[in-house]
Amino acid sequence: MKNVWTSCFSCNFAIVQYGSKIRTELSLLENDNGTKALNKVKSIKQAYNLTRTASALYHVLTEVFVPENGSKNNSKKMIILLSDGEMMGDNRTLEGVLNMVEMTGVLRFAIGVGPLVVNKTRAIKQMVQISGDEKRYFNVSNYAALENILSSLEQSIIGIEGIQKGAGFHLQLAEAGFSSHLTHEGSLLFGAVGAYDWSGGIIMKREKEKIVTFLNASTEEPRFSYLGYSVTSAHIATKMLYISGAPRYNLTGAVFVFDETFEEEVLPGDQVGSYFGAVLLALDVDGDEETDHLLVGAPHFHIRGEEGKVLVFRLHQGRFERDGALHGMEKYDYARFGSAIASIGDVDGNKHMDVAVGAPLETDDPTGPSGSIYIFNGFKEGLKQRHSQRISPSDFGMKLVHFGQAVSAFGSTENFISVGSEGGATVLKTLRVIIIKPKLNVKTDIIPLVQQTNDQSKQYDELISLQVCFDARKNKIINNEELLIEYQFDLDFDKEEKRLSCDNCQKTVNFTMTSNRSCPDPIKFNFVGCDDCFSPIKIKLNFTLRAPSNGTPVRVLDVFSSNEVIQEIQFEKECKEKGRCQSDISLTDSKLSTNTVIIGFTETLNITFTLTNMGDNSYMTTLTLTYPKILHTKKIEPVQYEVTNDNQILCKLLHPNFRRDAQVTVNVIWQPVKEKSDLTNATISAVLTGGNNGTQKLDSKIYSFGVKNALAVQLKGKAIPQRFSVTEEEMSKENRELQFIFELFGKNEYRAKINATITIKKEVQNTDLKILSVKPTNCTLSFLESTYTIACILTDPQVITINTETYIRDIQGNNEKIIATAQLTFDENVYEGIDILKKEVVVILSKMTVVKSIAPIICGSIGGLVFLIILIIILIKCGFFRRRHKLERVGSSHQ
Ligand SMILES: [Ca+2]
Ligand SMILES: [Ca+2]
Repeated sequence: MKNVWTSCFSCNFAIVQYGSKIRTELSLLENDNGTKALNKVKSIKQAYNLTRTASALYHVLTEVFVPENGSKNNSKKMIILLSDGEMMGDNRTLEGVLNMVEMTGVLRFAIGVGPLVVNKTRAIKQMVQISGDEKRYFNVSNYAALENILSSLEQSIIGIEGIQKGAGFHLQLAEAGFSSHLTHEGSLLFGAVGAYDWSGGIIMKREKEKIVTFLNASTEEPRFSYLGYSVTSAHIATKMLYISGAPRYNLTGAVFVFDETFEEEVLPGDQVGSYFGAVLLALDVDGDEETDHLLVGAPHFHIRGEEGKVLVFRLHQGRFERDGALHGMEKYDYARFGSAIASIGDVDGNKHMDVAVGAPLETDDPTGPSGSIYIFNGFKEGLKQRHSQRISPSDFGMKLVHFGQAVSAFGSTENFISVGSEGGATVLKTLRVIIIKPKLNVKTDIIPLVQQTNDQSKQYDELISLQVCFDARKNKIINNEELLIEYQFDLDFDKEEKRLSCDNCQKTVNFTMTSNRSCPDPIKFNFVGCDDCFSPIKIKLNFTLRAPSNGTPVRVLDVFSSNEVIQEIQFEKECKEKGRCQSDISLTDSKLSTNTVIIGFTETLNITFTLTNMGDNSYMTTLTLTYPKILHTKKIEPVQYEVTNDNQILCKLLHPNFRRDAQVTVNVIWQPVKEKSDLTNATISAVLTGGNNGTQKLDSKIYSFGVKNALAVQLKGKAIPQRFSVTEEEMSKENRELQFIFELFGKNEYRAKINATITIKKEVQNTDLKILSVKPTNCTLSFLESTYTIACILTDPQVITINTETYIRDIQGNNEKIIATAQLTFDENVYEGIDILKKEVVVILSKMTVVKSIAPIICGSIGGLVFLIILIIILIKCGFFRRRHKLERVGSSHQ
């Protein structure tokens, strides 16, 4: 038992003795205290008489291997049966017990002791039957000889890790010590990645405890998780946290955090194969002896290649919360950034710890040096996620390979960083960072009104004196320390026409800064007149720190602080109240030329602004118009302007100076696009700004308008016939055909869905109307209260033909008619009809009356006679009768 316990922490023993009675001498529950358990075993007294082997096995299955007596579910179970004789006085059979369900999976060994077993065939047969295999049956001539087979039995119990499974076989090949860590309170942690079939675990030896504790995942964790690949610890005021990475846990990797009661928290990785948890760093950023952050390397993290990254967790109320990530430079696809992480002390002197991260495969030249380390600086809120420095072997001219595979730091007054690479380590000495803030001070920082001309004949004797001072902020200069500062001025740097000149200025100035000298001599400039007498004159200074002549710099500038400063010189402005120019320009009177833009119809949209400055002079007054994409700027007059890509116009109103009482008129003309718009409303915004006190809003206004798409179709209509004139006799005799034709023509450019509705209404008393056919055939027809309604849906110009039949029984008066009306409707929110959309066709019914009188006959006869006379006269004139007369004469002469 003792030997097994030293290598198997979770192996538990129970001992059952069987003789006249069967009793549990040691239960599985009594294993917690090893010494006590061993003493209990030593004091067992042998029971004699009966050998109820089958009942003893039955007892083990029903009384020992049960959860209430300490048997764990899924644990591997084993019975070692010792007997000094064959079965006797047992009412159970071996077959019965060995075939019980509870016996499934229980590994059995049998040891026969003494001549009553060793020399008896039946007893041996029973023992082999119990063990299930001849190889698991051992025999000894007496109990003392047991020692000889003990070691081979132990071997069988512990087995070979990874080949034979079972509780207690798991710490062989555990690779304990793969990683190690000494905690703040003196405990030792050893990662054992191979434990439990490479699911891994941590062996912990606490300072005050003699025994070791094995920590692993409480749940049945996947094999090959490699828990223990990395180990570290975090400490906060009240407790310790033991932390270990399992880079292959669930394939994404995970970090296990155990508290002092071994309760665990799992921080999962976020990408399969990223090896999250391979590297850990618990970081105390502010140096108050309490951990603030946990940095977890995922060196195989993939974006395009295997870039790697470091995830940052913040320790908040005893738990870790995600707090960003660190990355290397984007251009290195196979960097393995995060392969090593180390706290390197406070290298930049801000009292916050800084971190180095190794990226051992970064390279610009696959055959040249590879690897780099990145420095990330701690600050009040945590860790800056932009690196301050990247160091690669080419920086110091060395052809190192895999530089950054390992990183650590040492040193107390000065910090050193040691970086591992293939076959060696490089020690880097850190330089102390200094922040230098230059200050510019101009004596005359305003150009008076009288000077604001560009008169070449005028002498501008105004001298501008500029004083520069360098202020060291961090790690102040110590006595006898000299810093070489190199600086340059750029006068009026954003203007082509410079308004300042300097006759005696050097391009680059060198200045030696010491603890009691931080300001070089003042410099004098000349103002040389101005075309632009409004925009401030800007003087820019930038500086660098130079290495001293012996070549070794002592300080380095902070990368996060600017090494540039700008000083402005203003122009005096003419204002009612000195120093405060208040202009007064309003957009109130401006308005849009139309409230609705009809795409395809509206030619232009314009706004006319008439702007008057009722207040002080306004400098750099600008009207910014933002308009929707359905408009194009056509014309802007009469001011200077710019049209930007994002549908904006900047109109420069009387730049630079929109004087008091001055007036300007701006007419902006837009042209709507021709493409269909889905907008129903749009706005143009106008913002008026001035530059008197920085950029300042003077007024603003929004102009809203409706947007529709043109529908340029119209209707024509006719009836055939247009009138029925029927005599009394003709009525009721036949059906009469009546056809209505409506034609939709024009352009439906924006594909409106047009509903054409035709109503045929009878204003008749005794006439019936029947619709015979309608074209197109997909129109629908309905009839209600003497009115037919025909509804058609159209997109393209088309003709609608309605054939009807009337049956006129009688016509009452002169007002009887049939009226057909066609009307077009459509979505009026989107379309605007711009032509005839309604057409009415009227068919009149009239009765013809026959008057029975002779007058017409007489008149007709006279008319006929007159006609006859005239005809005769004409015929005579033509010689019709003469010829006839001649023929008659010839005939008579022959006679
Ligand atoms: Ca801290
Ligand atoms: Ca720092």
